Amino acid sequence: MNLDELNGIAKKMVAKGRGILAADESSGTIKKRFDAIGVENTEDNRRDYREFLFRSSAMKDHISGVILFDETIRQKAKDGTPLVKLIQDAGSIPGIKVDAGAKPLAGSPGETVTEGLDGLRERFVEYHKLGARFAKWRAVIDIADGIPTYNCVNANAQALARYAALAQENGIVPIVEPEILMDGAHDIATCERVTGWVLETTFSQLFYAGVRPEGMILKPNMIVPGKKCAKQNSIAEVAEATVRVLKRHVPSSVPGIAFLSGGQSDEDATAHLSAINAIGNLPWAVTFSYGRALQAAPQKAWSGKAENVAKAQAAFGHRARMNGLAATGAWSKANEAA
Ligand code: 5MM
Repeated sequence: MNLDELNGIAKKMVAKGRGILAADESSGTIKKRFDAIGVENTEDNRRDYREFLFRSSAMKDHISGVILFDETIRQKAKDGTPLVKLIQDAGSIPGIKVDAGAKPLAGSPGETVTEGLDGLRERFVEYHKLGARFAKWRAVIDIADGIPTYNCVNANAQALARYAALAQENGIVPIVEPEILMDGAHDIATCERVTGWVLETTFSQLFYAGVRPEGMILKPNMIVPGKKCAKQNSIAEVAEATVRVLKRHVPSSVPGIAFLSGGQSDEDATAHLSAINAIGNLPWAVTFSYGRALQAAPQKAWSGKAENVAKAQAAFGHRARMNGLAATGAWSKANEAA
């Protein structure tokens, strides 16, 4: 493992005012997104959509890296240019989602474990050749009556650690994403408690697996109440709880934290990120690795029509710019109108 090289890539992924575009929707997930805007889920439409995102001017200024799905890392733009090259030409780093999704966990009804470790070493060798310099693996933890269980937290942390060790062995920076879903009726204190537990378990497994914190990026959820919880907390409360948990459980040697948006509104995801950075004195760079909160607006503006591409690129540019500001703690609601 060349730790200096991994550390250098990780630092670029969280460079000041820039963040990561999570464009790694698997075929099923992109179908859901396309269904919502009346676009047929064909290989060409997926290519056209991602091509205009990667050709947007916002890429150069605000997007440090792009997480791709297996199909996309192999795809070429309409003019034959590999999509990976469009990303590199914008000064951004191509990355790859390598997990095979969350599957039912034996022994723990209603819970999942993320699979995809078989053959992963060989896949990393190929992805490196295709241009990927970082990877992503997402564990999914749900909060409800009696869950998460120890079995679920432990199994997911072990899988994340085995994935991250293989990534580093192959010169690829692992994004470690343990996502606690915000779908439930739980309050913010429960999210804080479960997130602390999951992070503690994950970093302990990363340690046992020999993963070097200097060569990884953490992609956590923010500390928010479940969507169905009666009490929704203020932006300041979310920021304070999030910083508290991260300071307790994330080593300061981790170069960066890049949040997922997890179903928050576009503006909430931006406002929370900005408030977290505004607290200041954080030992890591803190930015975004958003899927929905960066793409919902351009998808709606595009709606599958070539004549809407410029409008959709502008919508993407706006959200990328807002989140770029948030990554330095400098966003305010007034910026949204600008
Ligand atoms: C873009 O969505 C990612 C892939 O989802 P599937 O494997 O389910 O198709 C997802 O992992 C995403 O990278 C993260 O959850 C962050 O995205 P959000 O939308 O939460 O910001």
